[in-house]
Amino acid sequence: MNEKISEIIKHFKFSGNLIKIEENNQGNINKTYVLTYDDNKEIKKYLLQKINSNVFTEPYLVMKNIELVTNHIKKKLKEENDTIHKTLNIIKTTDNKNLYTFINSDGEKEYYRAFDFIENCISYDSLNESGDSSKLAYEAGKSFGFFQKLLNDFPINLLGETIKDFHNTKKRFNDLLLSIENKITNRAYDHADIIIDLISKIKECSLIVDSLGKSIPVRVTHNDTKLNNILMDKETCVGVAIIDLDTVMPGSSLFDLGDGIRSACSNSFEDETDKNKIFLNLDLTKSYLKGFLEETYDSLTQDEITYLGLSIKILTYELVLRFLTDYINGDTYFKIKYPEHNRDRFLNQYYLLQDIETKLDEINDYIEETINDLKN
Ligand code: GN1
Ligand code: MG
Repeated sequence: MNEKISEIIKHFKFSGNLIKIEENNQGNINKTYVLTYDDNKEIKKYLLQKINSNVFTEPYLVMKNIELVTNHIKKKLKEENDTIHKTLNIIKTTDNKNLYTFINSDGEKEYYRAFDFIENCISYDSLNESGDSSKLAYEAGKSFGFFQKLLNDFPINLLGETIKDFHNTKKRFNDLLLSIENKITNRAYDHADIIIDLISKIKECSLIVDSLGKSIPVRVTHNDTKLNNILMDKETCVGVAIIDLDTVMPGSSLFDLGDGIRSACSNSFEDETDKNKIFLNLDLTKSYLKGFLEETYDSLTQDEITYLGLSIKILTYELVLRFLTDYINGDTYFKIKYPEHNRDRFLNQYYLLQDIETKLDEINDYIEETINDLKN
């Protein structure tokens, strides 16, 4: 592996002598390496990533979006003299491109890109890993709210759609039905009860997509607001940078909020199998909402506010659909670490969904109170 990577990195403008290549196993889609360089006795790190081109079929479009969005963020941070927050910085190839194309031994194209490594930060897969989870949930919500705020005045028509229908719940639902029909595996048969329950929820869970572009505005959103896509300062816990910008495209604020809470405020990892450990932590949810709303309440429309709580349910429902569909299709989308990994993931998200349903009233009350407090 290192021989190939050594060849690839020659084509990027890294400075110094390479001392180490490490693989980073976070992320379900792209492959990431951390490169350490010695630049005149100064240690400098970079991230090198192979874009999963089965998922992102237009890698140049992905990079164009990222370049535009990060330039916008850099400009805004500079204007506001903000020295705390950062964004990704693309390292160009030696021929000044955003991507290096490597032709592998099977004659296929592999696309690589590089970024500066953002130092002194940590990213969490679960808030249970940390001592002060409530503060971190607040910071996580604030980080994605702030990200959205920074992009509020970004000209949305400049952005391409890197994955079509990414949060289109109805399309995800149809994909599940197709997977059952196509029978690439027989895995659907063992989960008929869950599939019937999912069918019974599609109407309610389509409410956001049905109103998108009408009473719910289309905004520039991140669309993959997993907890580990926030880099937090190791000492202060402040969210320094939002990473994984491949899916930044036109979307809804509600996708970001719902997916963020689903991911950050669940009591467990996405593949925890002990049902007793899988639930939404209400305290963390409230802290997350507080952080998010502090940054966004004055720009959200009434319909967005109305659907905030429901978005947590809808985005969790979407993940059940996606993991289950991939499981039935024989695991072609998400990276898996063992054969039944996607089964464990979809069951986990399904139990989380059931728990969220019991907590929505309390969450909606909290949202109303918080917005009233912020407005007064
Ligand atoms: C993927 O790559 P990662 O782990 O940040 C996926 C998200 C899912 C998530 C579930 C492009 O995100 O949509 O919510 O896995 N990203 C893409 O763990 O499909
Ligand atoms: Mg990620």
